[in-house]
Amino acid sequence: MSKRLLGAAIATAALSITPFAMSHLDDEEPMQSYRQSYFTLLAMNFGPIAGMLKGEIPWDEAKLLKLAEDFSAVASVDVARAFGPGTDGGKTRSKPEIWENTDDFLEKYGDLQEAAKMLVPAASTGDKQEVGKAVRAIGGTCKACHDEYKSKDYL
Ligand code: ASC
Repeated sequence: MSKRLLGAAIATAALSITPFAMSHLDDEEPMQSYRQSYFTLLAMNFGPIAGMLKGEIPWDEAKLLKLAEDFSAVASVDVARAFGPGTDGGKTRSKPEIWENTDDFLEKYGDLQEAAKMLVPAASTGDKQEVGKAVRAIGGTCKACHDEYKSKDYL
């Protein structure tokens, strides 16, 4: 067997025994993991855009557009199911208020998904003012939710 085939066989065998052991996913708390990965993806695409606006990262229209596309693609994925009943607790910064005021929480999350739709059109113009407007609108929806529903530290 070639080294490559052997490697593939080992990887397949490992996967069939412990499906999640090699991934970032915490199989004890899959929904907590899922939503943390989701918001990490959002932040890792939004952050550099904000950085370009602040002049901390060189302005690069092509990179900006790609970041905007990726951010918007992720934001279009509905993470609401990761906040279902029984998914409070564990290693999380999600405050219990999310499960007490679910409708309000989901409305605020919907605001983010709506605002996110502004970003690609704004980035496509290459106009700093337009990008700034979209980033402030999106940032406002992040903050609105974090103020009430995100703890600074793990609970
Ligand atoms: C980010 C990030 C957030 C938001 C928020 C905006 O880049 O990780 O959570 O922006 O700071 O208010």
